[in-house]
Amino acid sequence: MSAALPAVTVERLELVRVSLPLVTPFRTSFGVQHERDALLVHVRAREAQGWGECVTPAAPVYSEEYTGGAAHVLEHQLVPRLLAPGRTLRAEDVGLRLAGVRGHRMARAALESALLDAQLRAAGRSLAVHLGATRDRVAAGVSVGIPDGGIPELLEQVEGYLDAGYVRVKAKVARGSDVAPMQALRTRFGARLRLQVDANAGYDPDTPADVAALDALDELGLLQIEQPFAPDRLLAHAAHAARWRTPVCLDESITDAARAVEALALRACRIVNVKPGRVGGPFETVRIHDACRDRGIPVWCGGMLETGIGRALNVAVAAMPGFELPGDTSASDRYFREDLTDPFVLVDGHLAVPTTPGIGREPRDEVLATATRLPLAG
Ligand code: NPQ
Ligand code: MG
Repeated sequence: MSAALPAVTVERLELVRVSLPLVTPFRTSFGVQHERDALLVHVRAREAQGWGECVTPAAPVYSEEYTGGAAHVLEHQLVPRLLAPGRTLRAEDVGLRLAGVRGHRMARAALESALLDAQLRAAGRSLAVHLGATRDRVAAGVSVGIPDGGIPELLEQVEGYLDAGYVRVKAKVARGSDVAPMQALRTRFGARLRLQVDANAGYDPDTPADVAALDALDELGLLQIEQPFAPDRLLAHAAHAARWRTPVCLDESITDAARAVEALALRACRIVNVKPGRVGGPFETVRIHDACRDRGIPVWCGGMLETGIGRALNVAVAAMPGFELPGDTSASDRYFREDLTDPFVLVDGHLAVPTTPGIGREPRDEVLATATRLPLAG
């Protein structure tokens, strides 16, 4: 990361909630999503403003965190501790001042990102440059949910995404919707389809039928199998990773850089999905990136159905050199007819990395007009 940034003085800090309808329902092994209830942190500092997105889902089904809990812990625990020693702040102070609080990484990430955005805007530097990005565009993959219409609808959706230019497809799998749909994708699109699967911890390593389904997926020439088992089952992941030819990728299990190092030492995975929101913010993201790079492990940037605010952070992160694999950094229109910000658009299978100061995106006034605001300071 490049030279330290001057602190900013926070005059106002607000939580902003806005609901965006999804273009298609998004089903995973843990449930179905019809809209994105976004929770944003808006920092108004004397020098510049900044925005950060809290990527929590509405219910605690992906991890322990959820939007209502995140809003509560931000209001009653995190923001009071952050501001108590004084309002002149750097993004690094989020980690320092909240060191005594456990967990709530998605909530912390929103604070850290918003402050970093404000500092970068004040300094006139883009986030990508600050992070040491080596790319001006990032390859875009797409995550495809489990369609209600079964295999015919899955084939139709994947065809649409390939026509749009996505460079690889990640299909969600769950018990009862795994081997047959993935075989159908192979039959329709052939061995050259760049295909991987994500189970969102939906399988049990101690249930023989679950292991049999995963063993069958291992025969399909997949690029990766992401998070087959529960987040804390590192040894189960290691045991099966040693048998499968398909590389295991971990997502939910990788809560921070220390856990990434443990997972790699145990050989629980050969690839890491990094999400700045999940791991507590941009600085922990850089620590995971560096730890994986030191060990020759490729990483890619996942997604949490972010609006343009969180998506801008993801795209900047994905431009760092260790992000060697296409991520779930899709265009805005994969999820939203109208994004909260100016959209990210697909050009030749890639998204352009913003070059303007900070994250390079801010909410559009028309959409902000529909938002609920909760002032926490100022
Ligand atoms: C994943 N994301 O990689 C997640 C899962 C996910 C793009 O596949 C609301 C908020 C709904 C976050 C559904 C993708 C969500 C969500 C799925 C995250 O595992
Ligand atoms: Mg995942």
